[in-house]
Amino acid sequence: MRQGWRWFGPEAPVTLDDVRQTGATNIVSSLHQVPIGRAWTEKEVRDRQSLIETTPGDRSPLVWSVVESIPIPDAVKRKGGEARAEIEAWIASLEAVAACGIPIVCYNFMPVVDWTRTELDFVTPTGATAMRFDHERFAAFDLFILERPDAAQHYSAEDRERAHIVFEAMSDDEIADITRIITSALPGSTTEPLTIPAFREKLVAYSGIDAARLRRHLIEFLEAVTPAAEARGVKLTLHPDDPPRSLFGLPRIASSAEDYAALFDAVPSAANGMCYCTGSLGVRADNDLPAIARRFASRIHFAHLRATTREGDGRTFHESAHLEGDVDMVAVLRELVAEDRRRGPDDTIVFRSDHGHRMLDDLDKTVTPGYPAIGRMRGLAELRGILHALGAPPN
Ligand code: DNO
Repeated sequence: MRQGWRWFGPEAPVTLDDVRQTGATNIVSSLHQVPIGRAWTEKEVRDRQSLIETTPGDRSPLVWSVVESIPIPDAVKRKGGEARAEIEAWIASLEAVAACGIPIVCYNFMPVVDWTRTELDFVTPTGATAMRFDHERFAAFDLFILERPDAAQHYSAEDRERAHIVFEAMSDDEIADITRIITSALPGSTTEPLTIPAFREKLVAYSGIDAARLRRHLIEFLEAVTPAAEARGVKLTLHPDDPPRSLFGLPRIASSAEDYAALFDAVPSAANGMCYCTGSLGVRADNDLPAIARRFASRIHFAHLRATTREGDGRTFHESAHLEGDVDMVAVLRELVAEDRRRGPDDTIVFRSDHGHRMLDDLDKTVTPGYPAIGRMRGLAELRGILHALGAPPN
């Protein structure tokens, strides 16, 4: 397996030398500065690539092997194949990436919000902080801050009552905080930051779009883009929904093995692949992670490895250290290594230690939420240890 590291570009607090020092060799990055929907040019991709890959003589080489992500504009999610111009622009970006020889592209198909949390710095018993999704706080936001008109029907009477108590106890700062965290889009998100009124409008634009229709739109998108990817040898990898269930009454269609199976059946192209994310899929107790890795092994080109711990009835969760929590990482890596051994050396799975606790010096620094250097490096070191023990040291 190839050791990846998500790098947010030249302005990010974590530098390319920092990445080298973690031992990672493969950069996962995007042109975050380009507005969603605008086609990337080959020059833009090449400039970023030479920044990553032009290695000073005394430094170890890095290669940009995964684009995470080329964002999919809202119009495609709402209109599917009818959003012709937006799909053409996406294909143009894909072609620019392919022309530079970058073999893997990650994307997601979550409407309105990408990955969602309610707390960025939840203090763990070690003093390190983690990201957390608290179902009651989320419901408080949905019902009493966003005041989504038909929200009540998505919660039980007991949920609504608890959410109300939580909301009543929130200070103005806490209300501002949760609003910012949910609506302003977390780092790397592929959706636009929104104000509360714009958020409400976006939700209204999705009325009438149920899971079947959203799935149809994704299939239409895949039918349009996979021929271009296949012709250029690029693998597309769909990131799972995070968390893997409906939020704000919006459909989500990449949350389970059955969701992925429907997409692979509909669009069998070898370019139609999966970003296997243990942190996202693992939030659902009914997602058997090693079984999913085994079932879709040949479709997995990119893996996000991290663990979560479900709290209470499982709708609340926090991000654990990589080998703790509800994910059996050894069993997962056994499956991925078995698949890797079936492949040629240039086709191995790129993995990255996904997210990480904010710890040690990072507690006093400005960090990209979810992506501090030290917590991710701890995770990568642990994952690398497992791979050595499995007789499959990463490169
Ligand atoms: C969060 C990430 C997401 C993910 C995109 C993939 O940490 O997993 O931002 O990269 O949803 O398109």
